[in-house]
Amino acid sequence: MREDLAELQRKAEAELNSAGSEEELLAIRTKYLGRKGLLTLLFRKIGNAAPDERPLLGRLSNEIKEALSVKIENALEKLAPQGKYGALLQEKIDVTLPGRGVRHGRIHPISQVSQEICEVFLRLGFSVAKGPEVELDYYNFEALNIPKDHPARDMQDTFYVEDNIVLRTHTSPVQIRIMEKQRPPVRIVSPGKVYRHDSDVSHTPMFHQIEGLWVDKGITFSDLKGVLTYFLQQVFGEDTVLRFRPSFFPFTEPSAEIDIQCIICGGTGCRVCGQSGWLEILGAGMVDPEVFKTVGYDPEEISGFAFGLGVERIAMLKYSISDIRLFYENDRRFLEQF
Ligand code: FA5
Repeated sequence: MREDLAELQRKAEAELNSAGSEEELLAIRTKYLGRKGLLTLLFRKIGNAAPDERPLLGRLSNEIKEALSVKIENALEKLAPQGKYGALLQEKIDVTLPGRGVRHGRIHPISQVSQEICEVFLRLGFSVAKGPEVELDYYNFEALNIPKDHPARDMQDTFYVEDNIVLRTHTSPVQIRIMEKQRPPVRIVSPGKVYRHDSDVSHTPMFHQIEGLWVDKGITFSDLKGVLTYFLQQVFGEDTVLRFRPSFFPFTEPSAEIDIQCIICGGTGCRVCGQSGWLEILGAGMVDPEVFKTVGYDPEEISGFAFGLGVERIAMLKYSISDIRLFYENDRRFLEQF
């Protein structure tokens, strides 16, 4: 029996030495060490040997089993990372390691502020309308009373896609698209991205605006003042002091820019408000009769007001942020504060 064991070890080792693939090694393991393997069968026969020989034979077969197992494992590891066994070895998972926490995403501060602004207008009976970011020159300029070669085009540095197609420079084209489709009354806000060739601490090439439009019979400038005062006091607080300044936009007449008293210095003058005590917050005005004619409305019959605001500007003031570019650097330490 001892010779049988020694012979089996010799054969197994010879086969192992010439095995060159993972499949061959695994087959040798099954052939000798498997449940019906040759060594297992010999092991079972030890019971038939003389009683004084049994312990020695038992120890010997265990030693052979151990030696063959180690050789097979080593040979398999050497073949790694080729083959399935190697892949399994490399994929070992340490189940004792502590788990990794799941990080929650959050709504970007600009989206939060944009939603907050829209909600104020929804409470006043406005609904939300959307328009395309890649826009026809016609809607972005011409229908808004800004003909080709008009100097007012210089107010907005435009990215042209083709001669007649632009990245919209403001959300005002949505006014035209809505009025073309719908008869008065119209009461919408339109949030979205706009693009201008512009970049510094208070300007980015892509930013967000919200356009507002209320058209009906008998809408007056005092409606404009009432709605915008309510809106700004909802966003910046009941005590916010406003100033309506005459201004110019080709698509509104009369036009105004609205300032709030500087929320940093309370109106005494500081670096943020350029020592003026006031911060410009939005542009607005009564819709120009020319714009009504373009969309087929009768300016003798109806009137309305429009306004446009920069969401980043409002978010900067609300959270005292001094550089607009922080919103778009994707620094989680900044974004997680909101
Ligand atoms: C307009 O875009 C007009 N369409 C607004 C309007 C609508 C007036 C309806 C009348 C009736 P303006 O170019 O001023 O206006 O831009 C509006 C706001 O966008 C500015 O007050 C400012 O807050 C913001 N803004 C302008 N350029 C940038 C920029 N590059 N980056 C960030 N915000 C900007």
